[in-house]
Amino acid sequence: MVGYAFMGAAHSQGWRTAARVFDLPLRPAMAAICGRDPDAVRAAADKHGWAAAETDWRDLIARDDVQLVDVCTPGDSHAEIAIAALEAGKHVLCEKPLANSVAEAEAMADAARRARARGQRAMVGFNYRRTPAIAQARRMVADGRIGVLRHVRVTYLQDWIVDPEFPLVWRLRRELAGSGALGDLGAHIVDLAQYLAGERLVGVSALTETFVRDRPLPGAANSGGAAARGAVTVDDAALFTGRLASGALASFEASRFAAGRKNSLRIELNGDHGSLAFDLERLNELSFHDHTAPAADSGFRRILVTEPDHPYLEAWWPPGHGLGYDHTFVHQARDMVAAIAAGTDPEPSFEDGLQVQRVLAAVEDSAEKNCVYTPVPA
Ligand code: SOE
Repeated sequence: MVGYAFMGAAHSQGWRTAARVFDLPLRPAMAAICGRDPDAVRAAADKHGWAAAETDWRDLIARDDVQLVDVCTPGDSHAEIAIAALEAGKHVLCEKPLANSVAEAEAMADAARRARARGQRAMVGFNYRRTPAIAQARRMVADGRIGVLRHVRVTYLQDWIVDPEFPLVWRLRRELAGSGALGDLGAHIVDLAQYLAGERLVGVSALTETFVRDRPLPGAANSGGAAARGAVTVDDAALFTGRLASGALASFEASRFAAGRKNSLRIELNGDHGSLAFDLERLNELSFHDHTAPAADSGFRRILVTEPDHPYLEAWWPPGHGLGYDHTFVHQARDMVAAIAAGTDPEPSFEDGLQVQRVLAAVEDSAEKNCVYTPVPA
């Protein structure tokens, strides 16, 4: 693994737990973790259960005991590390968004295509697909339970930078993060909308905004006088509408300025036979309305997604004992290992990650042109 902050910890949890819960054909061994600060990466290795620590990702990739590289760094290094790992013969899991630009994502998808011919696997870490209720919703849409899709409505809201004095961390700098709420939160909801719908966006129309345009530099002295400030170079919020290939309409809102919303991800799909709704704050539940039932006894009902027949739940706790955020990373590790063992392509692929990147670029393009409807290239 390269990187050991929030996502490094979350992915470590996945690798550590997957083979202890699921019956896997291969057992992941946590060989080595890499980060630039020798003391911090050693501490991370001990804390998260990695056997060794490296300070240069090139050394990590060169190790014979490493067969898979998990990229959990900020977006500016995804392309370089993932491509080098694929070229060195490793399987790759890369955190979302796949890259910081379409050009980088294209190079990554090309590298994954070449590696595939050599039997290597590459996957992008859109972990929310692995929430059992989301996977169950996908099943129900595919089984025709909501009929012909008309609407997808998605919001992903956080509030961690509402305070204008919150420092200028890497996620607020374009050269490191690529974009702001759009790439961080918008990438998740674009992927989820397309995954659940089973089809892709063909065009978008967008508005983005940066509400606080400069912030204190991290660690800048603030004794009495004003701390040195730097420019915020990404969006704080992105709102966009989109058209799916079938003609269904989608709406998206990604914001880091929704005071009181910590990690609120809500999705609703409406079809001519019914609707499905999901709220990450109640992630063991799915709301389903069957519009074909007699009107007198229909309406939204709650499906408690904790049955052994529900996706991923055959190996967990008895019905009614729910799962949480971290389990999505366990399921992600399970699916990656299962695909490697079976010699099949894990999803979402780098190609899927590239397509999400194209949607994000179309959103930025549309926002720049003041909300002109912009086609997404195929
Ligand atoms: C930060 O906004 C963040 O950690 C995202 O980067 C993750 O992908 C999301 O799962 C939680 O929020």
